[in-house]
This record gives sequence, C-alpha cells and structure tokens, in this order.
Amino acid sequence: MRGKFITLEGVDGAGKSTHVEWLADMLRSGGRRVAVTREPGGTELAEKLRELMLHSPMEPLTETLLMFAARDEHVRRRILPDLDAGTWVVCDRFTESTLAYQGGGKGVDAGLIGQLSQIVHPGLKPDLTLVFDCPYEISHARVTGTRRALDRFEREGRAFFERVRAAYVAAAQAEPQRVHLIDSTQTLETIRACLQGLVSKLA
Ligand code: Z5A
Repeated sequence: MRGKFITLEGVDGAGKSTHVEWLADMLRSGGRRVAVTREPGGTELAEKLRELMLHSPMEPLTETLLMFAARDEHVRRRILPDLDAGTWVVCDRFTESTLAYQGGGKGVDAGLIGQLSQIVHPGLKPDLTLVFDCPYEISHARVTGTRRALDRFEREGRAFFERVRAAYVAAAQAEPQRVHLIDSTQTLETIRACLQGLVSKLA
C-alpha cells in the first residue's frame, strides 16, 4: 500500500522542526516505515539550491522557480519512490510554503504557483499538513534566541511575517480536513498529544 505524505509548515521559528523527528519516531513505534526529509532540500542538488535561496539576494519569481526546481528533484528522486514503496514521508515544508512565502509574503501570483505545482507534482498532495501557528513576538524571539546569523527569510520584518501567517490561516480554512493549524505557543506535551490525535486518523 502507498505510504502517507505528511508535511509540517509554519512561519520561521514556529516550532515545526522540533516535532519532525518525534513524529517520525511515533509513527515508527506503530510499525510504519518512515522517511524524514525537508524543503528546500532533500537531495544533493536541492540542498545546493537551498543554500542559494537562503543566502543570495534574488527576485521573488526567481525564488519561486528555484523552489520548484528543487522540489522537482526531491519529488521524483525521493518522495514518490518512497511513497510508492509504502514508506510514510514526513517532510519539513512543501508547496504550502511556496503559497505562503512567495505567494502571500512576496506577492507572486497564486495561480502561477498552482500551475507550477501541477507541472512538478501532478496528483501529489500531502495527506495531512500540520501548520504550526505562532504570533510574531514569540516566533521572532525563538529564532533570534537560537541563531547567530539569520537567513534572508528570517531577516524579513513583521509585515512580511503577518502576510505569510495569514496565508497559512487561509490554507487551513480552505481545506480544514487536510490542513490543520496547531497553536505553537502551547507546551510540547500538549502539541504532541494534538499531533498524535491528527495522525491516528490517517491510518
Ligand atoms: N521557504 C520558502 O520561502 N518557500 C518554500 O517553498 C519553502 C521554503 C519550501 C527555510 O526553511 C526557509 O525556506 C524558510 C521558508 C523558506 N524560511 N525561513 N526562515 P526552514 O524550514 O529550514 O527554516 P525555518 O522555518 O526557519 O525552520 P526552523 O529554523 O527549523 O524553525 P522552526 O522549525 O519553525 O522552529 P524550531 O527550530 O522547531 O523551534 C525554534 C525554537 O523554538 C527552538 O529553540 C525550539 O526549542 C523552540 N520551541 C519550539 N516549540 C516550542 C514550544 N512549543 N515551546 C517553547 N519553545 C519551543
């Protein structure tokens, strides 16, 4: 049977990476084969593109096209083969990030992003998307408290952050069965109980 595709999303510092390995281990303890990966990244070339995107100034459209170039490599070389082999894939960010950051945050046309996603991953949509939601004050403090050098996205200001956050909220409202907002100001234990409940419905 095909594996399930779970993605974790949210504004920078909201806390998604904190839960990725925990989620994978929780699934493994239930007998699943699980692969953990991330975007941008997940293959050798996509990781090189990630470095460019995080640190080199570029136009929003260039950034969007590079995100999908990296995603094409990732989907074809890792995600689809794993899912087809019955492995569950837990991915730190996917196309919902492009809609939120390049679309909501930088004004790239959502229709164009939709077209690119149809070209790069037709028929592939996460079975479950977990959006870690967090107010600016808290996520910003988390990011600046854990880092020395911030990347290009983390250096954006509050207005950008609010547009990205609003795009995620809109995504959850548009597809409430598949996209779930998680209040990331809660304790790790409360968040994990919530994740466990959501994932258990996928089996
Ligand atoms: N990007 C894009 O623009 N378009 C796209 O299509 C894609 C990506 C795919 C890199 O992603 C950048 O790529 C990203 C968007 C852009 N922008 N940025 N920045 P990334 O996922 O690698 O980068 P990130 O969002 O900054 O991830 P991160 O640094 O791993 O942050 P996080 O996962 O949201 O947070 P965390 O590392 O799990 O937690 C941050 C801190 O908070 C840490 O010290 C935790 O211990 C703490 N924490 C977490 N949860 C809690 C709770 N509940 N209570 C207390 N403390 C907590």
